[in-house]
Amino acid sequence: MQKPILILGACGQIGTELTVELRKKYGSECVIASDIREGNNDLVKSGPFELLDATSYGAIEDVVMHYEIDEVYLMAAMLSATAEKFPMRAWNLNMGSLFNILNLAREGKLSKVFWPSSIAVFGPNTPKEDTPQNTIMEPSTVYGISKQAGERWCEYYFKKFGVDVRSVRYPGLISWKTMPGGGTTDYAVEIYHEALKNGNYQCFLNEETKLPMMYMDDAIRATISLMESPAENLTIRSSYNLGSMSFTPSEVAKSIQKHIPDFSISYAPDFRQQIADSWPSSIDDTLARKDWGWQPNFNLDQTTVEMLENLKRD
Ligand code: AKB
Repeated sequence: MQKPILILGACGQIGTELTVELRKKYGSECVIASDIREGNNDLVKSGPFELLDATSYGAIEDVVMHYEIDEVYLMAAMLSATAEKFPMRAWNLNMGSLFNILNLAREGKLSKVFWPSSIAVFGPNTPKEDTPQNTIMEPSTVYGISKQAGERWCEYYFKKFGVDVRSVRYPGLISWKTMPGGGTTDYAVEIYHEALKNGNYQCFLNEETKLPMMYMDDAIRATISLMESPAENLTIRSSYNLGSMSFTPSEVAKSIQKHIPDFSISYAPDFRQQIADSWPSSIDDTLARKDWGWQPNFNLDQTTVEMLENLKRD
């Protein structure tokens, strides 16, 4: 029987869909959703929900003890664009919350932990195409620096204290249920909303900016599949490269035009362009495929169909 799971940041873009999927899989009662605020009414109603600040060790510990939590998914984070505006807040949230769960696991209060890393761990000196698992990193953003440091700490806690921590480097994630907040890849969600609402979109990245992306269903499947893999199969305890598709804003626009021929796009790059320019264009995820059988299902055109159909119905 599945032991209780706690999701921190359950009302965010990934947390919302992860909570729904884990509740479907293991039953609502053993998946405790938590966030600093009640962002999603369905989550609050469909199972246990706790108001919880991921930077408060004591508050998390109380919930862990109360529900006899066994596994934690830490999805609370400040993303790349917002983190550039609030560097210290980003560092404190992204690192403080990670230390809280690593230390709870080290003390034997958790048996398994998931923590999301990102393609933001890479930087301008990283090979751009088919970026390998192990390569030059040197992130140049506040968010990327926090993710790279986090990866080092995850591996350290695994090696020194035997903490069973698992992680993937998410690319930009595309979903229709919850909006992303404060990321550089957010345009790839906004564009579908604007295409349906107004028939046009002004993109904050230039037309040639190619970035690794993934449809949310694939991201959730990857996350749960990594967490369910036998520990002895895992050779990476920092964070796995995770690939799916790569595209530019003009390629998404063309994909949308197959369904909405009049859709138009214009470009007004802002400070996020520099962040995007420092990230890889495509990812080599050989190790994720080999160690735990990772295989994406959605390409760009399939993602477009899913996004437009679901947003129209919503
Ligand atoms: C962001 O754009 O900051 C995130 C990410 C790639 O981690 N979506």
